[in-house]
Amino acid sequence: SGIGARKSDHLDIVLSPRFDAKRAEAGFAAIRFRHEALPELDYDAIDLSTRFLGRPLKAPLLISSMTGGPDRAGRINAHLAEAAEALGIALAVGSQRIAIEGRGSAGLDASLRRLAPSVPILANLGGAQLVAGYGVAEARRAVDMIEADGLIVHLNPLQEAVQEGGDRNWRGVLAAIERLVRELGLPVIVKEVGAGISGATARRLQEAGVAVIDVAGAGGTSWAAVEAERTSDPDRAATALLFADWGIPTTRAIMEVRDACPTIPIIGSGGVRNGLDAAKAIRLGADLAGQAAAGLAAAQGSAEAATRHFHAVIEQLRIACFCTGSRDLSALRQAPLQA
Ligand code: FMN
Repeated sequence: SGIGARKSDHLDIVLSPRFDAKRAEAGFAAIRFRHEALPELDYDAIDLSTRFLGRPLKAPLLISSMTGGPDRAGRINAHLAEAAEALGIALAVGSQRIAIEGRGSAGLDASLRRLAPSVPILANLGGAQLVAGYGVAEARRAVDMIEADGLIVHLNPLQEAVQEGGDRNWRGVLAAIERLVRELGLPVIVKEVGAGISGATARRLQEAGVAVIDVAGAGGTSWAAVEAERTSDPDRAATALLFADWGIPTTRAIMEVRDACPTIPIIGSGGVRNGLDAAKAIRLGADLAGQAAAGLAAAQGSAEAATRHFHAVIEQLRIACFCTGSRDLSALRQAPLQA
């Protein structure tokens, strides 16, 4: 104890890769709505409802894919499913690779759909898996396991490149996605995991038949930073750190994809910290906003804590609508920004 130990802790922290990591800016802070002092609205009548994959939502939010440790993940998934159902928002599960390989279920079974019978639930597999032995049969199992409404394919080339033993062969991923679209018979959603999807890449994915793009841009969770923290190999850590702020910032990715694909449903995610960021994502062209890391602590706690967290996000989004004079989401998309 004492100042020596504290300084030593400071040193350790400053020396620790995570602390050192430079972070990308998602871009939300640079955007401000123009305040409307005369909204002429009843706050309680603001309509945040929308539809996603054929199901109604009470608010335009997706709880983004998260996997956790073997025992913790099951609890987290159950808490998130209860919160999603209570609030009427969409839920994506984390990668089902381990469940498909029979190495633990993490609550990814029929119990999940029983906890969230009315909201969209999205299954999740990695794009690299599609060229390393997984095909439509595995995708179908991932979907059936949780009675999902669609399948997310996550693209994480940076994460795979910096992590030890990562999947390095990414040839043929687009063709594999195209095949999956043809054969699965359910919507295929493609997402990044924190480095963003460009407009041009979104176009290629749309031409392959992908139904929804989740940009998962830079400015939130950085897997390179996480890897730098995790590894004990200093060379690997230095290389991972170099890429800690790599990627297309979320706000930019949303605008690019909207421009390149005017009608495709977009999920705006990556560094969405709160409901005001969610409102900005929607204003820039997203149909739903997605959040992972910022909800994780609550999700670990309890279903009630997870519900309180996402309830607050929805209320923040509603205040943004109220104070821009937006009675619903289409009005929010036209709300003036501050010059
Ligand atoms: N994305 C996936 O597609 N599959 C996963 O299994 C997955 N696991 C994650 C686990 C954790 C703990 C976190 C924080 C994120 C994970 N992600 C995964 C990425 C998120 O879905 C999301 O795209 C990314 O974290 C950016 O959002 P954020 O800045 O709100 O965290």
